Amino acid sequence: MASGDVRDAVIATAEDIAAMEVRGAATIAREAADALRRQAVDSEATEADQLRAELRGAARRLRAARPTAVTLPNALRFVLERASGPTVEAVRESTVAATDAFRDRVDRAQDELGEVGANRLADGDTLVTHCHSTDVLSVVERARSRGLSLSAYVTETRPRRQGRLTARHLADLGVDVTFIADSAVHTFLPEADRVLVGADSVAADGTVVNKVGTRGLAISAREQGVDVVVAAQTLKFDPATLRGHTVDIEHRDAAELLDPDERADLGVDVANPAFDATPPRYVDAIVAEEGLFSPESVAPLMRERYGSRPSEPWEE
Ligand code: RUB
Repeated sequence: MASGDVRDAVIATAEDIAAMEVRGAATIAREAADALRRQAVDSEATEADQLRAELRGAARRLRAARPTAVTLPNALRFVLERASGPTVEAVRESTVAATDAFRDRVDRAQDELGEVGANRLADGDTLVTHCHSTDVLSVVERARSRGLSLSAYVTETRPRRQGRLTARHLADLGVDVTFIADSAVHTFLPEADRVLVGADSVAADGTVVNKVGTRGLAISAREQGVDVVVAAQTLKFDPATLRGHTVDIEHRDAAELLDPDERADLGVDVANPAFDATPPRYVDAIVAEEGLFSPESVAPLMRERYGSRPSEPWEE
């Protein structure tokens, strides 16, 4: 049963995002946009304003699902800004068109950044990657399709072990994969040519927010003279940071680290941040669909792309 006017499909998507059944910044964005489409299609609204209010409610529900990946609010804003028209049918059609356009945009951006990123790789490169990023996979896929031979150290990525997904995808692409514990990454960095990671959010000053552990990896890479390249389409740019906001780092359930009985037995606190922030001085390049950027050049591009935005459409 739908809760209020928010449809079941929206609630199910929000729950899947919160539970990480749907995860990874780009995938979260696609699914959130699709959920708004379902809201529009399944709605029983009889007035255009009523449907628009429902879409705002659905967007608020989705926005609350996970805090860190800015792709989620960026996707919701993209669709809501285009969901308009004088009749219910017009609002519905414009919402469906907007979600189609959004998906196309994310897919195209991922293809294009793959081309740019592949230009940065060389035949025989050894990469280090962390977590599971579809933007990273696009770069590797493009490089492999050009015939580049690649090896990769893939971190397990505790506590959710997303590195297993990456290891499988890279092995399927013909990359020579070595799967390592997170804490072993510093041991293998001297053998690497490049660190290649994704991003959940990129702040205006070029700070990269990604899976916890990225910051330590980047600092260690800098110390050892290994390039740190971030594959992040511009959908990862966080416009709120232009107005001084910082990216909210999600803290997940203690049970991801210790089961409740064991924790009670030990009598300890648990801290489980899911992401961390890598300062721009440790980032050599950001690979986006529009090209290769230094962290310093993020702010002007972000301003041009998103402008100044005092409030979000779901807050109106
Ligand atoms: C996923 C993660 C990924 C980014 C980029 O974290 O940190 O590196 O989201 O992914 P989680 P993509 O598993 O907690 O969602 O390139 O696919 O957007």
